[in-house]
Amino acid sequence: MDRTRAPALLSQRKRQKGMPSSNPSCNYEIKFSKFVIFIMQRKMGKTRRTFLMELARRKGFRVESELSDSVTHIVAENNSYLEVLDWLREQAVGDSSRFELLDISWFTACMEAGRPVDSDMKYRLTEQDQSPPVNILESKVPSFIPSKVSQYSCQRKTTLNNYNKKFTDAFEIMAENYEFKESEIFCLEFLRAASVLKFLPFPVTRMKDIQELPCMGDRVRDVIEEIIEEGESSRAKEVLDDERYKAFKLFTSVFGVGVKTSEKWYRKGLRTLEEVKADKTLKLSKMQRAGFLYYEDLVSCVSKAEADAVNLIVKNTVCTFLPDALVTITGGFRRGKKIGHDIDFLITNPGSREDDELLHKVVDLWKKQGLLLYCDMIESTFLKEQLPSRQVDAMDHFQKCFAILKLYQPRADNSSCNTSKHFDLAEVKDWKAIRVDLVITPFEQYAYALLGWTGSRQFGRDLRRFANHERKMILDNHALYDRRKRIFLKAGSEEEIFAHLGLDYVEPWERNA
Ligand code: DCT
Ligand code: MG
Repeated sequence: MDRTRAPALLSQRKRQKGMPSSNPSCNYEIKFSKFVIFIMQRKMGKTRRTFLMELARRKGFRVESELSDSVTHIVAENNSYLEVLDWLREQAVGDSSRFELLDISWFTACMEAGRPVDSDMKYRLTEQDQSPPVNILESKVPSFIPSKVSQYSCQRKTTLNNYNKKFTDAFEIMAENYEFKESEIFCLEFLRAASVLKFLPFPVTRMKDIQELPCMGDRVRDVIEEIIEEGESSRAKEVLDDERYKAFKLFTSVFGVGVKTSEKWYRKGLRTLEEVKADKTLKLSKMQRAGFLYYEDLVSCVSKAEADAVNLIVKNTVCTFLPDALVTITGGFRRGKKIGHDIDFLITNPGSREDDELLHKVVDLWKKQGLLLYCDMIESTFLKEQLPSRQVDAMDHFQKCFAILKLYQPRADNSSCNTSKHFDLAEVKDWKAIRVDLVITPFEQYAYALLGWTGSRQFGRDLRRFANHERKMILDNHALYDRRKRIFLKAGSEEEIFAHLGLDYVEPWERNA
């Protein structure tokens, strides 16, 4: 762990936040100048610390906001002696013996007495102290050994139970901002860190909790430290307030708009979707036009109930043409998510050659039924015997269709309709536009396609990275190739792929990395 950078980053952060660097010139008379108190914010929170500092100053105590050379007494709450020492080391304090390290009970006694009380043993923090903040959840999971956590998410079981959402949300904002700036390395750094914290079976409450974990670089640690101390990340907040980030976030929320298009629009000075729509010089693609047309529906997430309803439609339609076809929901819904931005389907025909026309027949029928709002058909580009792609984020070569389906919704309650004489039924929109991805795979590639399309994206990235770096194999959504033996490894199930890779099987709902 590189501690040398931590104090620099910390003070930089505090400068950015405009924290005073020394005791603000306050109006209170200092009565006890021999005692110079510093109150640790760690585990106390900013608000309580500010309150206590103000209280002590009012009572004539000298309280410093920063850990200056004049400080004589350090007061901590809910921190053990060792934790205070750790923290001091992080502040680059070499000799901690020059301070009295005291529990908050000493401070409270002083406030009650209205003068400094003896800092006798009962108030002093010592090595014999029982570490107070035992992490209850951590103690429930004795088998958890941070140094053994793999850097690859395919060697970790990550459910949707995320104890560290306040950290991972901030990381994902940081990652997205780097993605918008096309800084892939920084983006991945935060995505990997988010993935590690999603795996932890307890909430992180102190820097010690992450000490031996992988993927915790300086930038990541700095964000974690601030969230522990302040409850939120000023950097993530800055990103959320950033004009460029806000515009990119808005633009990329439109189906068919990626980072490149957003960049173009941003450079033209556009900032809102209204401005984009009003700009007649822009040439929108068919996909983007559909994105704007169904914008409201598409940004509201797809529920599990809607996914189940679309699943029925897809299965019924596919089976009209191929009764034995296997239709499987993949993506987030297969991993147990209750909402998604789209519904991903994998279609295969066990036992026989795939039917190149199937997808065309399916969308043609939907068109006739008035259910197809948009469709972008992509033909297969797969070449026999072609080696898997080494690119971690490469698109696969399956025939697929990115569609928008019209899903009729059961009318919730129409009793209110009867109360209005002027109610015009024709004006009620009784359907919702839903994004659906349909992918057709040859049966012998089905297991690989299922593994790839189930995701999560991070899980898939790490599987490929693991295969490449740890096994000298290349994995993609079509196949697994052993570079040393120069052979393709066949698999009829996901379990077999994990076995080829020498990995413990990870269930779909444990792939929420
Ligand atoms: N995937 C893939 N190749 C692509 C696109 C996606 O292998 N060209 C994989 C990665 C994750 C999975 O398919 C599903 O993709 P998304 O729908 O983007 O992700 P999701 O996990 O289903 O998330 P959401 O709930 O937002 O749909
Ligand atoms: Mg999806």
